[in-house]
Amino acid sequence: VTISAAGSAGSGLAGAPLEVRADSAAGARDLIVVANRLPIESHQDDDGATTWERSPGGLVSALEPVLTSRPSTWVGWSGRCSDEDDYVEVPEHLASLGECELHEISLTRSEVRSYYDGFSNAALWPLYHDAIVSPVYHRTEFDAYRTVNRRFAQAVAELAAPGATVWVHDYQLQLVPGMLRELRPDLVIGFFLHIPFPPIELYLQMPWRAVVLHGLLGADVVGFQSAGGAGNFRQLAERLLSLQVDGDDVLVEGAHGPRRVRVADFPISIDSHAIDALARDPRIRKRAADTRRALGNPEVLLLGVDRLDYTKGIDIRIQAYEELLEEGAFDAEKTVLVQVATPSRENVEEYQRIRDEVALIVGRALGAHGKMGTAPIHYLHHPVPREDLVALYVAADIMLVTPLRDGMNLVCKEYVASRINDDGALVLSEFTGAAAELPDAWLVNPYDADGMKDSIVAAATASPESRARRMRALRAQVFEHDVERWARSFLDALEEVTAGRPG
Ligand code: GDG
Repeated sequence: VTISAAGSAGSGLAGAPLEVRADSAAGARDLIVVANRLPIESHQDDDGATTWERSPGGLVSALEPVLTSRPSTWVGWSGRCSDEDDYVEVPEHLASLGECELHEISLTRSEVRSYYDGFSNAALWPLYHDAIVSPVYHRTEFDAYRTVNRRFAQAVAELAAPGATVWVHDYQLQLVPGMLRELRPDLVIGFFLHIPFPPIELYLQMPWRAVVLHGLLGADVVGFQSAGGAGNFRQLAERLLSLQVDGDDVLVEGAHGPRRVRVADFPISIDSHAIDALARDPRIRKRAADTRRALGNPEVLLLGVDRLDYTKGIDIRIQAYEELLEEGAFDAEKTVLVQVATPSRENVEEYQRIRDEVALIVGRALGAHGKMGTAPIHYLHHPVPREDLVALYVAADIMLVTPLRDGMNLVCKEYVASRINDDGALVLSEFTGAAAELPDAWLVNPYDADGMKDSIVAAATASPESRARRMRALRAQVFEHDVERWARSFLDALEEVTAGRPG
């Protein structure tokens, strides 16, 4: 496998006519997944040595087990800028993961600033999460978004076998389906959005709303985490572009008359059996017991695990916990909250703000409630190895998942999958996609501090029987609806919509 720095020339792609001869592409593949990030990323040690690790975040957690078991290609960026001193290409020996070959797209520092930190994470991310913070729109950043999307589309057009299936992922690449359909009308194209799709009233504020919508409608199937997101999208297509909606489908003008775009929800999940197996591993169980001991054998161990993002409600969760300590609902000497907050998007201003705010809240709670030798909060602002994470799930009595808005949230499903003895309790925000599937959690409105505190106490004091009853129901859901089923249902929908389509 050759990892090429596709498109590293960087300019001149926008608007340029492209000629692509897929049938001559060496090693052309039948299934191509396109995502902003590859599943691995490099780190540089203090002594300058490079190590490669799994990339953070939910998209990689979900897709990795699906793709490594299928002959496929994963097209994405490695997380390093091609014009910086520390840039290293993905080495040959890492150019495939199981059955999946990796194909790197290179991006320059300035492209990352404008396409990724800028339009993707300072405009689209907040807009799609109900504008929890204000989206910032810059024309030059949208231009970079378009240029980078075109680079991805061109690389895929060159790699894909005739009639191949291409599955494009997430908000960073919404123009790719439309560009790809122009370049390669023979392809079967799916798009899946991992984050919420906002109500039309919010979406319409985006200056390039029609361009983005046309980009998405280049796909044969546009998939969302929830029925609400799919409904919002259909409504938008009807209102903004006056397109006809027929059941789930939106009808668009195609090369051979009207073309159907299937718009539906496909709630994503996890590799439940893999987490269950880790949670049964004696080494992990020992690590969990050691962790509890190291924390002073608390009566109640609460846990939060998130990318450090303002959508995740980390601050309000810690504040609620502090109030519970203050009011004496929890004894600060017998209760511990472990919060893992993996650093994320640190170049974006709002992420620096939430990082500082969480540090302040943690420090304040520790100052007020810590004693010599005991700390009611342990705050880990660095990534934790996967096995340690599962050991924490195994160790925790109560899992706190309190986002203000979240497309799905995989952490809550991972916690459930790790509770092999049907014990533990999940406190889950209503504003996650997962809440629709997990009604047996203690569901909370994260904007209602008192209600959330009541639910945390209820979860902590529930009888073992009541916890076990809820946990059994949660586990049944998470094991029946795992990530393999999610992938299959999406790919089946693609096949159904495109069956019999004129070639
Ligand atoms: C997006 C959407 C949607 C976290 N810290 C560490 C670590 N993680 C892993 C977790 C989990 C994943 O990252 C986080 O997934 P989430 O789904 O909770 O959140 P996002 O990253 O925001 O994901 C989300 C998802 O895409 C999939 O569609 O559910 O709504 O926002 O797997 O375990 N893993 C390790 N160390 C850490 O410190 N090893």
